[in-house]
Amino acid sequence: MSEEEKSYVFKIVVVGDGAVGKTSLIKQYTEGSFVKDYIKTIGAQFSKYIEEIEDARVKLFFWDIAGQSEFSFMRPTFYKGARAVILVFSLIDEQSFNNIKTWHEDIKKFCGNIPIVIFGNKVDLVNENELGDSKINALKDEIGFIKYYKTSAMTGKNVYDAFRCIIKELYDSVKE
Ligand code: G3D
Ligand code: MG
Repeated sequence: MSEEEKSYVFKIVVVGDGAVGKTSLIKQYTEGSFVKDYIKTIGAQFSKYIEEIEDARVKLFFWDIAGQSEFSFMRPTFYKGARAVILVFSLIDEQSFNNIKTWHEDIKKFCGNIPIVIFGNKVDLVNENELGDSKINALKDEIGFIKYYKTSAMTGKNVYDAFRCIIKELYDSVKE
């Protein structure tokens, strides 16, 4: 008789302003093996992906909003049951950085204290040598995110590591 593999299911929400790259990041990470669906009623889409960690099967549901309109109305449904958050801003869109705080207020309100990883996306479009982390570090006390990654959904830079970080964090919190 073979021992049954351990399995876990996690819902991870991907939030951030429009056009920062949320959908592209999920696609880059799950490319090749994802099932995508669109929940019309709440304007969100989710992608299912299975990751193997150690000897466990981790089933992941990534949720991201398809448009920003009427988001306030569906917020409770969108966040319901989320175990972790990927908060994305664009390194070429300062407003999307400034809105991190607003997204964080939402997360606190609907999810309480769950792990957050911040992605500064579109790193392929900036000169990394001129990019300081001081502004992000200044948010650390306020938001208490686990880690910050500079990603590119276009080139794939850091995408695997960044997703893997939040998944590993979740896995470590539940594994027996
Ligand atoms: P959203 O889901 O957060 O709204 P999308 O964002 O994933 O739809 O991406 C918005 C636009 O930014 C897309 O371009 C997409 O190709 C581009 N994009 C996303 N991530 C990156 C990245 O890391 N680097 C670069 N250079 N572009 C990126 P279009 O032209 O389709 O609107
Ligand atoms: Mg999108």
